[in-house]
Amino acid sequence: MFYYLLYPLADQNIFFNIFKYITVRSFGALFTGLFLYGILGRLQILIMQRWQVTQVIRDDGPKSHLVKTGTPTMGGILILLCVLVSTLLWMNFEILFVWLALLIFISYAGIGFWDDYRKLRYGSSRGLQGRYKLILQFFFAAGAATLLYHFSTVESRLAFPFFKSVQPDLGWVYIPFALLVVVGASNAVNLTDGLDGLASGPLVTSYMTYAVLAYLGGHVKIAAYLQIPHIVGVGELTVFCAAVVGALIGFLWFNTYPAEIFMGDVGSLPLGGALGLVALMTKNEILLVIVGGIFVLEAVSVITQVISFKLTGKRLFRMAPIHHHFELKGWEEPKVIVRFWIISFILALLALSTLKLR
Ligand code: 57M
Repeated sequence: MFYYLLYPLADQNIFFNIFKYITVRSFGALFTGLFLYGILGRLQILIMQRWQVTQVIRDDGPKSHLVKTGTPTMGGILILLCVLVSTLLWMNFEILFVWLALLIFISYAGIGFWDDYRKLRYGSSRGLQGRYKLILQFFFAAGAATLLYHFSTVESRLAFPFFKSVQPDLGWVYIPFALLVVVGASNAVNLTDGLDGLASGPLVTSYMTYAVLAYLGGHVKIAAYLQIPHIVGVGELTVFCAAVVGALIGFLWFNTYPAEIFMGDVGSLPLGGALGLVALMTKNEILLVIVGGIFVLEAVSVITQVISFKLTGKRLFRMAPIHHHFELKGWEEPKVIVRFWIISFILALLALSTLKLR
């Protein structure tokens, strides 16, 4: 909105020319998201406590989690609100990429809300049946992918980190690949969100990294210099990613150990799904394996645990996802969380270093 309200004033006063720049609008989006969450976060916790919107803790998890019973949840509702308001205030409405990111963010938040609501309504940690969740996730991901390929310049070639010349063209296979990236990222973040701030930290480093990648890919001269895919308009995703980073830092203020609120599926599903879509739109899908390495590790630990148990009756880990394995090994919760944050930070730096190393 400010792009339309303030930038035209540059004719009267050159100062308003700054609202043209993606960098200025991205910092505006980041601080708007952070400010909004900062002033509303405490109120949300009080409302969730008053309305008994509190976490149902499964009894088959680590015993240390039982003390978390009664923690308010569905903090993702305020994350969604802060991201929406901040993005709409600072974005350029003519760029499809941001609308697609918001489409996934809102639709996946709706799926997550439905899941969280059912858990609260029926007092169990079951929620929406897995198959319905997946069907809805694939449906909205297919919608976003279809719009992406009908109305934008994004193509079906894959870009690989380190190897600039390797750009296989997947053709129509790119569509199911794209769906797997969005739905896979959404569920990987969902699995990771099992300790205080464990998902929020890596999400901040991931969205910060993609904010930089989107800006560089949208800049014709920088993209040419770095020999990375240049996509017209993709730089506007920097504003969206910055809005998410601001809201997440605000959320983390309350979600850090010991958590005063959990994000709920209404937060984890959209944050993961939108990250997957942003990776696709910036043509950095493969790089997501590095940037989101913690999410990949968590999902792979579950998959390998289930396969091992089904095939051999033995578990690879004391408990999956892998953050529970370290808890059962005797690591205190904050130690697991901060070490995962450190790994995420290193992976983000590694991902950015591939820009020059291609
Ligand atoms: C998503 N949800 C947390 C909170 C958060 C197939 C199987 C691997 C599925 C998996 C599962 O149920 N995943 C669901 C993880 C839950 O967090 C809520 O869910 C939202 C995110 N979706 O926002 O609302 C619990 O996590 C803890 N938590 C915190 N701090 C936070 O900031 O402490 C969450 C956020 C919360 C709270 O205790 O209640 C979760 O863990 O369920 N299942 C599992 O992850 C279970 N693993 C398992 O069964 N492993 C088996 C097989 C299936 C692989 C095995 O190892 O053999 C573990 N999780 C639980 N109990 N709760 C272990 C058993």
